[in-house]
Parts: sequence; C-alpha cells; structure tokens
Amino acid sequence: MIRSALMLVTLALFVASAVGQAAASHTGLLFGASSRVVITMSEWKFSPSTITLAAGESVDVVLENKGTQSHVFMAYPAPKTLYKGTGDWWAYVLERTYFQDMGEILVHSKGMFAISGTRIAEVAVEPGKTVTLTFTPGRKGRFEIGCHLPTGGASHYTAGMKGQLIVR
Ligand SMILES: [Cu+2]
Repeated sequence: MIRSALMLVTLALFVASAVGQAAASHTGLLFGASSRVVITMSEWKFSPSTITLAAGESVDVVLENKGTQSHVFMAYPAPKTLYKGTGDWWAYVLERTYFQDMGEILVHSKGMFAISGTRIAEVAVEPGKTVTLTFTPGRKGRFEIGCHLPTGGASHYTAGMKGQLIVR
C-alpha cells in the first residue's frame, strides 16, 4: 500500500517534470520550427508581400518592424467585397483569421514574452521590435495578409500594407 503510494508520487513527479520540459521547449526560440520566413513591416508595406508556406510543416514567421509606427500582422481569406471601416475589417478578421483550427500557435519575442493560443487574430509589433509567430499551417489556399490599423481617416491596409499568404 505504502509502496504503491510512493510509486504514484514518483510517477506524478516524473509527469510534472516531463510537462515542465515540454513547456520549456514551447517558449519559442527553443521551439525549432522546420522553416523560417522573415517579413519586414514598415510604412506602408510588408516585405516580401507574398509568402508561401507548406501545409503541415511548422514555420517561424519572423515579423520585423523596421518602421516608425506600430503594425499588426493579420492573415485571413480575402473578403468578397472590401470593408470601408477598420472596425468592420477587425470584426471580419476576428472571425475568419487564418490562425485557428491548427493546434497550438506561439507568439514570442526574444527576452520579452512568449504566449501560446489556439486562435490568434493579430500580432502587433512595436517599432524596432521583432515578434515571431510559430505555427503549423493547416488549410491550403490563398489568403490575404494585412495591417488594419487606422491612420489619418484611412488605414495601413488602404495605404498599401497588404499581401498574400499562399499555403501549398
Ligand atoms: Cu501597419
């Protein structure tokens, strides 16, 4: 009886340490995705504006904001008609974001933060900062990427900050 209780404690400790290790390997930079794509954000573009990823292969999408303003990275199926207001865009992307139904998605910035979730609508990057999005694309097809932050009555998107995400 005592012996089996001890076994259970040992097992529990083992499981706890195994979970600890798994968590450590999910803090982002140690994660080791199989491929890496770097996208530079600036006023008002993503460079390159088209990125192609392989479905089922983990990838680090490294977002470098080399501009002077904050930018966000969003990916979603292009809507049939363009929305006018940034609020409508935001609502659309919240619902249709590419970053859902694909398991765990990591968003991390070296020495700053690492978070994970299963549904992410936007990744914000402050000027001069780099944020990495680690995920395994599921859905194949052509999607749009965009920054829908408002600026002077328009938006970064209407100023040209958009592009394509192709998943093969
Ligand atoms: Cu922007």
